[in-house]
Amino acid sequence: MNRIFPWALASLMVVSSGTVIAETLDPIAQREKIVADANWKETETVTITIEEHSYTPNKIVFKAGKAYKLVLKNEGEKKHYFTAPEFYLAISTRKIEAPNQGEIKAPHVIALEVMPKGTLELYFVPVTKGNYTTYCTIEDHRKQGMEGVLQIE
Ligand SMILES: [Cu+2]
Repeated sequence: MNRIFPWALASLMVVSSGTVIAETLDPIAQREKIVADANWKETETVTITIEEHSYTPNKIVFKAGKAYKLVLKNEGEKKHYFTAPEFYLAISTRKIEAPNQGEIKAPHVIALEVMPKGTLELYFVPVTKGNYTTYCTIEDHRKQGMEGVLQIE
């Protein structure tokens, strides 16, 4: 018993310190490592259709640590924003792509604007759990219904 007990204690400490590290990941400061560690072969694609004046779906639940491609497709007649400053700080962004046009690599953005018939693709890993709001900042679009919830669990 005396020989087993220190081993049990040691493994408990490993488990407990591993948990602490997982909960305190900084999505911006540790972005490169978080992005590199994600399994991009199992990327889940989620598409949000943007129109006057809505996001469909307007609630999405993301799993922390998983690789995602969020497609923002503007099928409306006007340009629209996908403004979600707190959400962008809660994720590790790999890149943002305008298909066939270019891509941006940056620690995080504040807002994305999608032109009529345009598409932007956000490749990211959700990190900090919580509920975040996304909305359109153009004129009264938010009041008219351009608001959504992005949840990380
Ligand atoms: Cu709008």
